Amino acid sequence: MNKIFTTAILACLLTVLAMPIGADETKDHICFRALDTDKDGLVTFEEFAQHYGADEARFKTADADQDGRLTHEEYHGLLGHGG
Ligand SMILES: [Ca+2]
Ligand SMILES: [Ca+2]
Repeated sequence: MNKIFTTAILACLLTVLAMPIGADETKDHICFRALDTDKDGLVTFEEFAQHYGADEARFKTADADQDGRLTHEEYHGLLGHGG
């Protein structure tokens, strides 16, 4: 596990601790929202890079349809949840 990835996980944990958790809210949703800084429901490479560093290879791997933005589902793929 590299340092950037560890930092991203810590950022997610801090977000989880800082936010009240609703009944239908999961950690994954919160982590995705933490990445999606402009709250448009998609994570761009710029938003991704703020947490994961400018790791274009990782971003492209996660971006299944190659449109340059990560949906929540694509982000799940990045985390390795396997749907
Ligand atoms: Ca966004
Ligand atoms: Ca995409």
